[in-house]
Amino acid sequence: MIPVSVKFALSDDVFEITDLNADSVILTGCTGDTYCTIEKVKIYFDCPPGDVNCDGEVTIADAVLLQKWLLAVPDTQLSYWQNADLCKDDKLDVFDLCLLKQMIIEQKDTYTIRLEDAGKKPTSVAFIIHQYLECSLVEARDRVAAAPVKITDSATKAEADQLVADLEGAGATVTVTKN
Ligand SMILES: [Ca+2]
Ligand SMILES: [Ca+2]
Repeated sequence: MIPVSVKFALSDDVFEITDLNADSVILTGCTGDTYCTIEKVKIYFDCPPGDVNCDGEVTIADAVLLQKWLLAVPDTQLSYWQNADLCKDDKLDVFDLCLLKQMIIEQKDTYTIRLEDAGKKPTSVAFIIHQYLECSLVEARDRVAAAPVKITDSATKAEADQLVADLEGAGATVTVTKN
């Protein structure tokens, strides 16, 4: 569980607490320590929309948790359901799950694609790199000429897979690692 911010209803002061199970929290930073009950404050989870399990990232685990909750699987709890309300209508349903899955698929990751060997037709490989990375053709040729070389780009997994398939189709040998 990542830390949460707590905001008083009548003030803009923000305090951080880490123990949500406590009946009351000690807010430091005031003049003396101030006690208050959890009910009197508004709690903001510092995790991004779609992060259903509040671990700081949006992954397939969040979709699995939301799906279980929608199917009413026993012992499934959402610590901050608002984070799953991606189709913003103050309720959770299959539309939120669809948007969450879409979000996970479209997530941008950075992959390193290492060109081990440009193959027998390095010009085709240069052309493919130029198309994908939108660099100048000269730059693409330089990269191919310098093989083995790392091509790092932000892409979805599907885009990275397609780039690799195209490079291999053009006779290149490549390896891919997720950064
Ligand atoms: Ca998560
Ligand atoms: Ca919703």
